[in-house]
Amino acid sequence: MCGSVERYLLEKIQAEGAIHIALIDPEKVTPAKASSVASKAESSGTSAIMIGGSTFASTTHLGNVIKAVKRAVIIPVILFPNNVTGISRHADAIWFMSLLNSVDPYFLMGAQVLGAPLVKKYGLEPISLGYIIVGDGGTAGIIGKAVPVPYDKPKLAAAHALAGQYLGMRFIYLEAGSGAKKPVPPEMIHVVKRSVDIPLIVGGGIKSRSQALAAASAGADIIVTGNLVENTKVKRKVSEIVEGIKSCRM
Ligand code: 1GP
Repeated sequence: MCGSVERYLLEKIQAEGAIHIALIDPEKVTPAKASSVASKAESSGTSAIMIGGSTFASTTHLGNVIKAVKRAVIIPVILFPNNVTGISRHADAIWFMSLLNSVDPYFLMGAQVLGAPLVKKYGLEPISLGYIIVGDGGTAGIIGKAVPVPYDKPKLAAAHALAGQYLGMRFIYLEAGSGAKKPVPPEMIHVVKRSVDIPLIVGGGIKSRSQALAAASAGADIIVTGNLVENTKVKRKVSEIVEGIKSCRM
């Protein structure tokens, strides 16, 4: 039951070791800006574009942003929804995710029940994802009513990830929160990666080549950066991150 976007990601990871995905927060951009960011990120070596944020963007604006990005790039556009309002028919795929350490059933299964029929109706490719908030957790942690896993409890993060895998999820995301002062520590990435057999996504606070290299060396399969692509020097910044990830294989 693996769709074409998921297959593309798995093949890219297989071929390149680890990959970068650029995250665009629809609330922070115009469609024109989103298309320019996406196209610069693509030419700098990013493998896909994720669209989503922790707060609410109007469905019309979200659709316009995605359409603009789709016109600008050939790489897949994957929704990263914080709620049912983050679903749009214009994307290629959706991280169909459950926030594994939320205390609110809405973020564990409620939003998913509401959103699933819409995902089907729109023909979006769902890619099952276990989302785990760690460290400070940032806005995502507050909105998602998470009990963030402290950075010094890597085994606890691994237990969450393994539970996600055993429930059938096909990717795990360790989220430090957008703009996190400290990204997910390599030790936590390492322990989680060793515990699961599915690809590991890491994001939150990654801003430099060395941080990207540290995350990839510790075992991250996909590194997501959001704030960084809002930078005026998108091309250079994304190139640095992609080079950092690639240097892990050298
Ligand atoms: C947030 O993990 C992502 O959901 C990316 O975080 O914006 O800090 O890169 P940054």
